[in-house]
Parts: sequence; structure tokens; C-alpha cells
Amino acid sequence: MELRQGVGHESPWNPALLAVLLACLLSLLLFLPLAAGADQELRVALRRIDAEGVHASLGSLSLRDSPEGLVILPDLQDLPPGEHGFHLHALGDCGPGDAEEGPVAGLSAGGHWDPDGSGHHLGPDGNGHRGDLSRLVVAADGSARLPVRAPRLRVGDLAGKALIVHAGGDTYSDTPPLGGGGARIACAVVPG
Ligand SMILES: [Cu+2]
Repeated sequence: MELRQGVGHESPWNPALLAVLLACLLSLLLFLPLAAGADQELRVALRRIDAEGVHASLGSLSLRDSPEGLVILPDLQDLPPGEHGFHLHALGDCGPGDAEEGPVAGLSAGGHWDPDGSGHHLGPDGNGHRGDLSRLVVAADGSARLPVRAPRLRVGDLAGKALIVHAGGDTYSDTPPLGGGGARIACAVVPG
């Protein structure tokens, strides 16, 4: 049986077809990132908070998606030097909230964002609250510029929630409860 087809010496790469293919490839490369809605960047203001309310801006936080998850680039000043617990809290409200002892700074932001109901505070690399970020490091002059990581978050997850800085550090564990950060001293609402 004769299987050979009559293709002759013509190249299968018709120039017109090639051009169309190239155009398709190019548009795919250009529009793929948009279609995926993937990488986002957002800048929010971090404000000082206390039991009376929300006060002056302490600078900004740039929120970026990276291959390693969410990266927050702080550009802050006038904070107490040292390491501070830093988390995504569930509600986009930096105002005080009522407790037994009276109004408490930042309580309206609710607890650490925990969509999986883990009930555990285990830091950015653990399997607890997804809102657990790496600590915010403040230099001796009160400025903060070191990146903060959250491998399990993307910028889109932050919409409608609040980023909160605590007075104390963070043990990335349940001991003491919630990592030991204590009082809420600064807050940023992420629009959404
Ligand atoms: Cu917190």
C-alpha cells in the first residue's frame, strides 16, 4: 500500500500561517498576566492607634506578590525600636473596640485572619492563622524598612482586612497566647 502523500518540496511553514502563529503567541505573552489576575501591588498607610481612635500616619506599607508569596515592604518611622508582632487581622477597621475594661486600641479589627479555623498562632511558615506574618523589625531610630514575609498569602487575600502592629514581639507559637504581641499600636486598613 502506498502511504506517501503528494506534498512535493513545499515547506509546511507557510509564511502567512507563521505570522498568525507568532501574533497569537505574542498576545498570549502580553495578556496572560492580566488574565491570571496574578501579580498585584498595593500601598497602604500605617497609622498610630490607641483606645481613643486612629491617629497620624507612620508611613506606608507596599504589598507585593512574589514567587515566595506576599512580601510587605515597610517605609515607616516613629515606631518603638525592636521586634513587633505583625499580623493580618480579619476586619478592615482600625478603630477601638469595647472590652470589659473599656475601649481597647484596634479591637475593631477582630482576631488574626484564620479562614481555616486552625485556632493556632504558628508564624508565617506554620499551619495556623493564615494572617500570621513575619515580625516587623524597627531600627534604633524608630524606622522600619526590612521586608516582611507571608508565604501563604497573596495581595488579593488582604482586601477588606487590616494589618496590625503589636507593642511586643512574636514567638510564632501559642505560648504565650497569640505569640505575646500584646497591645495593638499601629494599623493599616487594606481597601477591598
Ligand atoms: Cu495581631
